[in-house]
This record gives sequence, C-alpha cells and structure tokens, in this order.
Amino acid sequence: MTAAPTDLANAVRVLSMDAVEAANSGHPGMPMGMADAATVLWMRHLKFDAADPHWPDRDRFVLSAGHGSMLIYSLLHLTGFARPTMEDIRSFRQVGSPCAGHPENFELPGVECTTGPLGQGLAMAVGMALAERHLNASFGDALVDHHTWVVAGDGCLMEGINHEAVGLAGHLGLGRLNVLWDDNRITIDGAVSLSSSEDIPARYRASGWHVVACDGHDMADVDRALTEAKADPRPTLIRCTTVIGKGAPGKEGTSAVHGAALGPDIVAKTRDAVGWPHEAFTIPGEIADAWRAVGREGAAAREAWAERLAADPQRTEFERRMAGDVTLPIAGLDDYLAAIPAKPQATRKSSEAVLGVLTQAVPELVGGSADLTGSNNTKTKATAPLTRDDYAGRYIYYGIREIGMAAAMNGMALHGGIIPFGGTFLVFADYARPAIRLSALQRTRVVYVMTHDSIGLGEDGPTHQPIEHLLSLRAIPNLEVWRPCDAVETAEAWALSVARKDGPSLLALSRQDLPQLREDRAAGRSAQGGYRLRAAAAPRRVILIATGSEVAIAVDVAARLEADGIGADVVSMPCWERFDAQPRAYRDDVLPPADPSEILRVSIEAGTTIGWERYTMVNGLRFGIDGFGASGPAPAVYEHFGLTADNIAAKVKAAL
Ligand SMILES: Cc1ncc(C[n+]2csc(CCOP(=O)(O)OP(=O)(O)O)c2C)c(N)n1
Ligand SMILES: [Mg+2]
Repeated sequence: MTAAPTDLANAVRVLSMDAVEAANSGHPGMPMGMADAATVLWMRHLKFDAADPHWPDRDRFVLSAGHGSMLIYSLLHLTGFARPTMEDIRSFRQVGSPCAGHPENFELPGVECTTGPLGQGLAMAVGMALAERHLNASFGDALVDHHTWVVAGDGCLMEGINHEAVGLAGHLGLGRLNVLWDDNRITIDGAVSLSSSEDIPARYRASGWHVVACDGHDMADVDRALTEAKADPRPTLIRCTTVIGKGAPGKEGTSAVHGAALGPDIVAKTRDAVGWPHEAFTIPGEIADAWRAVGREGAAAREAWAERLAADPQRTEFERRMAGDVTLPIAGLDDYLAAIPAKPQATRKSSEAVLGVLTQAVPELVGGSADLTGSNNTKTKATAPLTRDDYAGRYIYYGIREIGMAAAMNGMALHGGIIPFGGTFLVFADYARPAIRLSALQRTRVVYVMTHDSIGLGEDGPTHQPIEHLLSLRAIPNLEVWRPCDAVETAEAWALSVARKDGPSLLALSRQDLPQLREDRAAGRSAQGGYRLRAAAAPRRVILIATGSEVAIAVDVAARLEADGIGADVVSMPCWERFDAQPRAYRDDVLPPADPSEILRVSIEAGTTIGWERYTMVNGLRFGIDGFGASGPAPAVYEHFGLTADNIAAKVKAAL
C-alpha cells in the first residue's frame, strides 16, 4: 500500500494540531489550512535535501506567517531533517525545545529566518531572492540556481512592510521569488472584511508581479499554480484559497482556530473527519516512508551540484563567500589609515573613504541607501548599480523604503555570500527598527550606515535630529552601535563590523566636519569600545566620556580644566557594547571605581542623557539633550543646548 498525497498532507495537519494540543498553546489554524498546499510544494517543487540543510544551492523556504510554526516543524521532521525529532515536537513551545513558539533560524537548520513579526519573512525573502540572482551573476548557473518560496498570510500582506517589499521585488524583477498566499479571509479579530477591502492581486500586478490562483485544498490545482509560478519570469503571488483550520469540524473557517488548542473533543472529531485513526505523534510506516523519500529526493541534485563545485575554478572563492569568511587583514586598510589627512572631515565622508578601500578588497560587500546616497555617502567606485538587467552590480537603489531595505539586507545576509550595508538618516532608524531588531535576534551580519547623527545636522531641525535614537538602539541586544569620533575610529568601526560574523552593527555618522583626534592609527583601539584618548596631565580629578562629534568638545573641555590645574582624562566611547564586554581590569583602568568625591565622571553626547548614569554614576554630570532639537546652523544649535566647551568646563568646575 502506498501513501496518497492527501495522507502526507494529513500527517502535517494532524501532527501540527496534536503539538498545539499538547502544548495547550499555539496556532493550529494556519498549518491545518496550508497543509495541502505546503505538501505539494515540498513534494513536487522545493529543491532540498534533508541530509544537508546548508547546501548552498537549496531552494529557500520562508514561513512568513510565523505563528503557523508547526507547519515548518512538521515538514522538517517528516522529511527527515535531523531536528526536530518527535520528542522536540512533543515539547513544542517549551523551554529548551528548538520548536519555539515562532520559528528561529538559530534553533533549527532548515528554518531560513526568524519569523513572527508579520510581513518580515516575505520582505527577507526578497533579499534572499536578490542574493540568489547576484551570486548567480558572479558564479553562474552551475553553482547558483535556486528559488525562494514563501508562505504568507493575510497579515503578512496587510502590513506596511509588504508595500515596500513587493515594490522592490517587482522593480528588480525577482522572478525566482514565489509567494503562496494563505487566502483564508480570516485574521484574529474575525473576517478580513472587517478591516480590509483591498484588491491584493491588483496591487501585486501593479507592482510588476505575476498572479495566479488555485484551490489550496486541491493538490493538483496547487501543483499547476506552482508550475506556472516557476515558469514566469516575474515574481509570482500564488493565491491559495483555503479554509483556516481545515478539517476541524465546527471550527474550521473561523477565527476560533487561529490561535488556540482545539480541545480534546474537536481533536477527536478532526481525526474522524480527515480519516486519521492513528495515535498522537505516531506516523504510520508507509506515510513516514513516503515523507522521508521526499526528503531524499534532492540528494541526486545536490551530489551533481557538489561535483560541479569540485570542478569549478571559482570553488575556493565560492566556499569562502558562503562561509562568510572575510580575508583578513583587509587589503589596503593599513595604508589607508596611515594616510588619513589631518584636516577635519565629517565621519560620513570618512566612511565613504574607507568604504572605497573595503568595497575594493571585499567583493561580498553589497551596498545601498534608502534614497539618500549622496547624504549617506554609501556609494563607491567599486560598486556599480545592481539592476534587473545587471544583477552583478553591488549597489542597490532601495528607494524610500527603510524597512524594506533593512529586511532585504537580513535576507541577503541569511542567504549567505553577501555582507550587506545600507544607509539612511539616523532619525529614520525608527522606520527600520523592527528589521534591525530581527538582525540582532537572527545574528545576521548587516551594517547599518546611519548618518546625520545629531543636532549637528543643523537647519533641518527637530524632525531630523535624533535624540533618543542612540540609547534606544543600544537597548537592542546583540546590536553593536558605533559612534566614531574621527576618520580613524570610523575606519576601525567599519573593519570590526565587516569582520563580525554573529550580528549586526550600526554606524552613527556625522553630517558636520570633525577634527582628526587619533594619532596612534595602527592601534585598533576601537576594538575595546572605549579607551583613554587623552590622559590627564595634572592630578586627575575628572574623566570626560564622550562619543562621536562630542569627543572633540571633551578634548577642549579638558584643555580648559588642565589650564586651571585640574587633571582630566578624555575617554572616547564609540561602542558601549564592546566596552561592556571588556575584562573588568580593563574597564576599571579606564573608569576607575574610585570614590566619586575624588574623581568626577562627566558624559557628553548630543542626545538623551538617559543611560549615561551607567558610566558617570548618579553623582556624575551628564551633558546632552533631553527634549527635541532645534532648527539652526549647527554651531548655533550646539550653543543653544549648552554643548560647548566653555559651558561644560564652567559647570564641571562648579561641581568640583
Ligand atoms: C507585526 C505583527 N503584528 C501583530 C501580530 C500578532 N498576530 C499574529 S497572527 C495575527 C493574525 C494574522 O492573520 P493571518 O495572517 O491571516 O493569519 P491566520 O489567522 O490566517 O493564520 C496577528 C495579528 C504579529 N505576529 N506581528
Ligand atoms: Mg488569514
């Protein structure tokens, strides 16, 4: 007896239902509703080999509707991935199980990205599809030739991020991207019609997409639609008409099945309704065998691919790129550092200069900007535009799509082979923040280039002047926030960000010119996050701690204090996270735990003072801005907020 495709789909449906039931928590509706369509995708179309989840030329599968996590856990288990085991699934949603409430890329190979914040999975898939085309342009069809598949719900399509992602994918003609829309017309609050009357296919078509439709429970019809999707050169939206919670008598088709266990009664009735008499967490032999055969189907293609790779002249470079290994030391960087001229320069310009060296030496750097190229200084000679006609380009005009850019960068980094960087104004980090947070959670190497980092941008005024942004970004775990004070620190921050394999970095850069403060150019001091830039000459009574553009002010304050015989260290603190990670002895040397009445600690940063107590202690002084900024030429605005050496020196003396 051989298992029918509907048996395979019911294995997914019932296993998902049972896991939610055991956890008494989770979302059965989506996996049950999409079990049939997902089974067709994994059986007939998805290129993968369960024995090698990291095979670089595998198709990427993104469950954008991350609440339906049991769908992917069921598929990974049934097709024979090493994890999750049935034990893992039995402990769905429990501490220690890789089967977390929402899928997490660092928990399970086969989970390509972390999803749950609706819309982001699809937007990351745009980056994956873009990475595929870019690497294909460099390494050819023999090594890079795969598709990106997405399962998205009504919510993913309703979120604002979807507009940016769909616009970008359509514009760039990413035909390898295919999105299965779980069109069940239900969200948590009830019918989609409560809140939306949008013609979604029309919106996708207007953005340059191909749209097909199918009955999401008719497996032959799904197969036809997926075949059409693959054949079309445009990205495709596959509208799968489905019933949420399909198979659950009395509950299917309603929001009641969205996010709660069905209860023993409905679970039993569902078993009868779909014809699944087997015990919970038990998959009969021939169905289990059929699923495992699906998991092995890609093995031949993978082996053929491995043979091609072995014979490919670009093999070493391809493997280096996919492993994410940057060749160190970065060629030309030391020469660049030694040759930095003494003249003042905005750190955004310093960033452009060092990027010229980095993009020359590191071919996997792919840059871009959300329509602020000339302000973010992100474009270099080595990075020609990436367009639908030339995917080999390395510079992406993202348009005014901050979160679309950030999510696409996550997708590129997750795909592998690319180190993405992209720019906008620091104040608009808020527009990208949900994706920045996911960079940090997913440990993706993405470099955010955020210029115009303070009131120093001047006349554009409070809407454009970041105040709380540095602090709020520092609050995101695993994000390294950099605010370099000059060209040397900017180069160091860049090099450290590019070499960092396990998380994102954000560079906050000035619009205005800053003096060159660092004399020891080969010392790599930024690696410690904070260090003594100038040591007190007179007996030390003050430690001035500053970042970015305010380090120069701190140096001037120190000069005024020293003139009066008050010894003052200047500590440049370009990266809190790095400083906090230093050994205690190092931190105690820079910021000695002395009696505060002996040494006054003072912070200077043109943003909120909240958080600086961490370094100044409560009885220290904190200079910053705790309201919104003001329009005016930068020096006048600094004057207005008292961020001048004269004012600060006077206040420090008074405090002593
Ligand atoms: C950004 C974001 N907002 C809200 C939620 C909470 N949430 C999870 S699922 C869901 C409903 C989504 O509806 P749909 O995509 O149609 O899923 P279905 O109910 O069909 O499974 C909501 C609001 C979320 N996960 N992410
Ligand atoms: Mg829905």
